[in-house]
This record gives sequence, structure tokens and C-alpha cells, in this order.
Amino acid sequence: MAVPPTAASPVLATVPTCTAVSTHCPYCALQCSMTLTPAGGTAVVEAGEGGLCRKGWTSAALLDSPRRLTSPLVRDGRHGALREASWDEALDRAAAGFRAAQATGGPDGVGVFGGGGLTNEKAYLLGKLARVALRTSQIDYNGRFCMSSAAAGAMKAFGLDRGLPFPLADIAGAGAVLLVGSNLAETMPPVVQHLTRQKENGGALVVVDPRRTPTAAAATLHLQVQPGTDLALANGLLFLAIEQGLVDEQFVAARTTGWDDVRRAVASSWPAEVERATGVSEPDLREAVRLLASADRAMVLTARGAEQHAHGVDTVSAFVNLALALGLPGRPGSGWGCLTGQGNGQGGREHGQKADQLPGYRKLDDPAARAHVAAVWGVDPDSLPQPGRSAYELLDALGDGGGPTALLLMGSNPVVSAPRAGHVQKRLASLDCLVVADVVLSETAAMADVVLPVAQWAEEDGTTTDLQGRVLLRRRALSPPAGVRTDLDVLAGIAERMGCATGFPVEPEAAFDELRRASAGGAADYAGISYDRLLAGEALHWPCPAPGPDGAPHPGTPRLFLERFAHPDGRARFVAVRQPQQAEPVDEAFPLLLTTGRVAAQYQSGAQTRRIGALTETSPSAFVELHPFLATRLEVADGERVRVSTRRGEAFLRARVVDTIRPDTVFVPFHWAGRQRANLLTSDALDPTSRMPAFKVCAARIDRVAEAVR
Ligand SMILES: Nc1nc2c(c(=O)[nH]1)N[C@H]1C(S)=C(S)[C@@H](COP(=O)(O)OP(=O)(O)OC[C@H]3O[C@@H](n4cnc5c(=O)[nH]c(N)nc54)[C@H](O)[C@@H]3O)O[C@H]1N2
Ligand SMILES: Nc1nc2c(c(=O)[nH]1)N[C@H]1C(S)=C(S)[C@@H](COP(=O)(O)OP(=O)(O)OC[C@H]3O[C@@H](n4cnc5c(=O)[nH]c(N)nc54)[C@H](O)[C@@H]3O)O[C@H]1N2
Ligand code: SF4
Ligand SMILES: [Mo]
Repeated sequence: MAVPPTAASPVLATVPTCTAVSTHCPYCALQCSMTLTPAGGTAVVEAGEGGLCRKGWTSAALLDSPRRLTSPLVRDGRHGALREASWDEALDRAAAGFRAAQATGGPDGVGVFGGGGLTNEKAYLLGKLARVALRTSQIDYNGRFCMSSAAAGAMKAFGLDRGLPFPLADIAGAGAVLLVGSNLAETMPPVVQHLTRQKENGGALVVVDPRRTPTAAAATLHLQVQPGTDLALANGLLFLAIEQGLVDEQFVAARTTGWDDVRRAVASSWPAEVERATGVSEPDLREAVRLLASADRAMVLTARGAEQHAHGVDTVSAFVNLALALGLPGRPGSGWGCLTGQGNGQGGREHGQKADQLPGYRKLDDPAARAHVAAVWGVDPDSLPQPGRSAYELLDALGDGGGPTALLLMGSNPVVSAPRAGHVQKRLASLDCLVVADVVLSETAAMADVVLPVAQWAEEDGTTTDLQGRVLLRRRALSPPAGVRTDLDVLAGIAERMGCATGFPVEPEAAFDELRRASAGGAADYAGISYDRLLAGEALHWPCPAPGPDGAPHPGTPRLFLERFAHPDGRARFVAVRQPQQAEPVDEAFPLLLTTGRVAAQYQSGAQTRRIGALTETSPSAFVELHPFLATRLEVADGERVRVSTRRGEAFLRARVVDTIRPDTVFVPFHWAGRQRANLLTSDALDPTSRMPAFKVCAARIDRVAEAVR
């Protein structure tokens, strides 16, 4: 039991799986370390150094849950019920469905949808399956819904996308942190300890959020912005920085390009104008700039509140511009960063499950990248498909949408989590063949023709890359129940049936070693990282190339951009941006701004956490938060059931009257299914660059309903 709570100790490499194993949490991008000690069919969880949130503490409850899947299921006929089947029957059915779809629709007749929670090994082989075994261009994943706007913004500015270009622990030394659209006290609770230390060191925290969340309540200054207007806010802060002579002219001249265009673009962002657009008062704007500019070390951190908009990339650019003007990026202990969300949200966007991407963060439309990866895969570069549709566009095209008529889905539950989910559900229902690999019968798996039950995190090895770009080894602590296979087994089984008997290793380490070769020389270079080094407890952040001529192992790169940015000229780029009209302005019929997000005790679509008793006791159902002023005007009482509607649909939710939200805004968490689904309401407006959906703002109304309506 008494194993030190550090990541992978070398001793553990040799211990049998009946003793304690150091590993990492299955859920979010913090990938907190934990120790698992097998006990019956489950395991006892002990927290590692950084602690765990309640989701981490209760994560083992799903290992021996009667609600997990332990047998493949197939559906007879289109409208039959799911019944148990053998693995051979289920995989044969899946492959037959894919072949039939490709017989009529060509290679693109089959689509693949992945997830940012999948390990690097799985994400890599899922991309390879699509390009090599299925030869389809139609692959994308739920990371598109998560941090794609931040990724695109970082690529524009720095030429490289690694969520945090510095370690999280640097937060403690920052004199000021501007946190935009993050409720990390509920979404990444262990990060609060860094902010606490920062505060003890005399640092200031400015939080931008339409709600006074627990995160905002702990801030030095809370800017209660109107949803969707962060871009105007950032430009307004930059205007004031210029006005007060706070721009780091030397840094701007030495390390950036494009400043003049940005200075011109923000010249009309007068405080009074910005106050009108954002709802943030001029004194608060001035105070935020003062706090940020008076610190030697400062950070601008964005998360989903700023990014999940139809203009999310431009919003990220606006905050990066502010950071660049103050000379922060590339300075030790300072900079801009994105708080990536999913367990492998960083690694999952680097190795090829994205529509336009090859391993190592390479671009599918780059001939040199195609040649490198094709050589590792032993195929002709010309046989690799070109980029396909983005996540929502793929879901929207399924079946009677004119796109793929069969889909392989691994690691996502779009019936609950995709925007305009009612429409997505119809598209999924119009497929000829839906194959879902999952650990539970999620709402999406329940619609499938073939359900493949897979092992859980504690039952298999694999690597994830956390929000700081550090690669971690998740260790197998116990055996999966009979009837269950790993995702890698599933991919190999499908590949074999599609004519690729080799090239799909089922051993995670073998898959990782191939990934290292495929990533070598790419932006996200993993070539120098090995299971052995990770087992030895090394902290390795990519890029970590293979040893140079002297044979010394590369130490990894915890801090990026200290010398140069990743554009060919080594400079960061300012990108001039302006606040657009709201994608869906409010009007008489839909007079409220609806925003969506998370609660502490549920995770994502809730497929896993709604099956854990301790979490559903805390957070049993969805709700809509509204301000007392609005509640009075609508004559809605706290706890009353109401109908929330938008141009897409309606959801029935319990009203939660709170004075922590703006009176013009209502908030619904998205973790619940059925008629409580936030995504019955959300719009499918997409960012033009990242194709990120506008989860964080649309026009809505609230109506009272008779209590009997459910
Ligand atoms: N408990 C829990 N933790 C999680 C997850 C989970 O599902 N549950 N998911 C993980 C994942 S994948 C992710 S991506 C992260 C997400 O982590 P966060 O980004 O912290 O999560 P959200 O709740 O989606 O959004 C954060 C805040 O944005 C605010 N917001 C809404 N609209 C706007 C706006 O227009 N502007 C601004 N500035 N703020 C706005 C919301 O009020 C909310 O408080 O959490 C990770 N951690
Ligand atoms: N309205 C609204 N909608 C949102 C958001 C929002 O803020 N507002 N946020 C968006 C964001 S940031 C995200 S990240 C998405 C996430 O939403 P989803 O993509 O639905 O993510 P999860 O609920 O984590 O779904 C993961 C599914 O895979 C299963 N699973 C878990 N681990 C594994 C594994 O190793 N292998 C396999 N095969 N299956 C596994 C789980 O049981 C679950 O069914 O939601 C997005 N949707
Ligand atoms: S913060 Fe994230 S990684 Fe840490 S225990 Fe909670 S869910 Fe797991
Ligand atoms: Mo996410």
C-alpha cells in the first residue's frame, strides 16, 4: 500500500498487478497522479502529490460497476433490440457494415469519430486505421469541440500549439494572472493550489466570466463580461495599455511582427465603447490593465468560456495580442496559455485523429509530411487521403446528410455533447451502420448497430500528454473483466477484417514506439520519449527528439519560446481582429443569452460520472441558472420546472435562482441526457478557422410550464 505517490516509479515496472500501481486519473487534462491498489474487481484510490478532485477519488467505482459493458452487442435489423454477441460476430458485423458502405460510397462511405480522452497510442492507431485500412478522409474527433480555437490561435501567433508553453507550477510566481472563461475551481480543482500560492506571494488574479463562479469569487477582480464579447474586452484592455504607455516596445520590436496593424485595429476600442459592448465598467477595465502591467511576471490564460464561440480563434488572437504587447510570451514565468480540457486533449490533437493531420502535429496536405508518415506506415504517399470534414460537419453529413453511411465511434458521446444534438441524433439514426466502442452503454452507444465493450484506464497501459505538454504513462493496475477487449484490440480486429493483417500493434508500448518514429522531426516530436524513461520517473515535455550525435538523451522542453517562436523568422505574429456581431443576436422571441458549461461533480456527457452514485448524489440533474431580477420578471420561483427554448429546440430544466449570474444571461450545464440536454438548445454556428461550435452563446427564452410537464 505504502507506495510513494509519485508518477511511475521504476520499482513498479516489475511488480505484478496485484500490488499498488502509480498511475493517473482517467478524466481531465491535469492527469493527476494516483495510486491504485487492486481490491476485488476494483481498486482503492490514493491521491498523489497534487491531490485529486471528487471525480478522481470516485473514478474506480466504474471498474466493477454492473453498469459497465462486458459483452459485445449487435442489433438485428434496423429496429431490432441490441443482443449479446461474440467478439467475432460483432467485429465481422462491423467490417461487413464498413465494406457495404464503401461499396456504394467509395472509401469516404465510412467515417471515424475519435476522442481527446483516448491515449496517444489509440489516437495514433485510430488515425492510421482511417488513412491506411479504411482509406477514408472522413475522420475527426471531439477535441474540435474543446480547444481547437486555442490551437488555431496559438498556431497563428507562435507557429506552434502546445496548450501551456510553460509548467503549471509557474503560476505561483506570477504577479498577475488574467483568467478568461475558466472555472478551474470546479473544472480543475487541484490547480487552485497554484493560485493560492500565487496569492500568498502577493499576486493578483483577474477572472473574466459572466458568472461569479467559485473561481471568480476568489479573484482580486472579477470582470462579469457579457457572453461572446471577450474579443471586445481584450481589445479594450490593449487600448488602455497603449494609452498608458505600458507596451513593451523593446520586446515588440525584437520578437514580433504585425504590431502596427493591431495598434490601428484597437484604436477605436475606447473604454466607454467597450463598457457598452461587454458590460464591464471603465474603472474595472483600467484596474485590470494596471494589475496586469504592473507585474514583472504575468500570464493570460484562456479556456472554453472565451474559446467556444463562432469567433473563438479571433478572441484567442485578441488575448494573445494583449500578452504580446505586454512582452509576456517567451519571458520566463510569463506568457499566454490555454487550459486544455480532456484527459489527452493535448496528445489527442497531435497524432492524427484530426481531419487535417498526421502524427507529430504534421499537416496532411504537406507533401513532406505525407512522405515521412507514409514511409513509417509502408504505404505509397499518394494513397493517403486528403483532409476531410471537421467534427460537426462530419456529424451533420452522416447518413441522409450525404456523407458517410457508416461510422466508427471511439471515445465520444455526441448524442449529448455535440451542438444542435437533436439534429445530430437524427443524422446518427439515418446511418446504415453505427459501430461504437465504449465502456458503458452511452446514449450514442444505445443507438449503435454494433457495441464493442472496451477496457478502462486502470486495465491497460498507455500514454497521455497533459495540459503542460508533459507525456505521462498510465499504468495497468488490474485485469479487465472477461468479455472486454482493449481499444487497440478493437482497432487491430477491424483493420485485419479490412485487409490489414499487420501494422496495428495491440501492445501499447509497440504502438508508442511506432508513434515515436511517425512523430520524429515533426512539431510534436516524441522520438526521444520511451516507456523506460517514463517508468524511470522522468518529466518529459515535447518536443523531445531522438538523441543527437553525442548520444545523450534529450531532456524534453518544459518551457517553449524562450529564445525564439516557431515561425520560420523566429518571431511571434500579432493578428489584427475586431469584435463581430453576435452570431445569433437576441430579439423579442429569444431575448436571453444562453451559455453552457460544467459542474464539479459531473464529467462531459456524463456517460461515466452519471453512473457513479457518489457523484449523482451531489449533482443529480441539470438546471438553468437565472438571476433574481429575471426570475421576478418571468415569475419563476427557485426550483420550479421551466422550459428553455432556442431556435433549435427546447429543454425542460429546474430553475436555480442565483445572484451570481448576469441578469441578461442564463446558464445550463451540459452533462445530462434526454430532455435535460443543453445541446438540444445550442447552435451549430462554427468558427470559420477552427470549426469550433458556438457552445458558449446563443439566443434563448424561458417559459413557465405546468409542473406536470416533464
Ligand atoms: N467537473 C468537470 N471538470 C472538467 C470537465 C467536466 O466536464 N467536468 N471537462 C474537462 C474539459 S474537456 C474541459 S474542456 C475543461 C473546461 O473547463 P472550463 O473552461 O473551466 O469549463 P466551462 O464550464 O465549460 O467554462 C468555463 C466558464 O466559462 C464561462 N463562460 C461562459 N460563456 C462565456 C463567455 O462568453 N466569456 C467568458 N469569458 N466566459 C464564459 C462559464 O460561465 C464558465 O464558468 O474542464 C475539464 N474539467
Ligand atoms: N453545450 C456544451 N456542449 C459541449 C461543451 C460545452 O461546454 N457546452 N464542451 C465540449 C467539450 S470541451 C468537450 S471535450 C466535449 C466532450 O464530450 P464527449 O465527446 O461526449 O466526451 P465524453 O463524455 O468524455 O465521452 C467520452 C465517451 O467515451 C467513453 N470512453 C471513455 N474512455 C474511453 C476509452 O478509453 N475508450 C473508449 N472507446 N471509450 C471511452 C465514455 O464512456 C463516453 O461515453 O463536449 C463538448 N460539448
Ligand atoms: S482534476 Fe482532473 S485529473 Fe485531477 S482528479 Fe480531477 S478529474 Fe482527475
Ligand atoms: Mo473539453
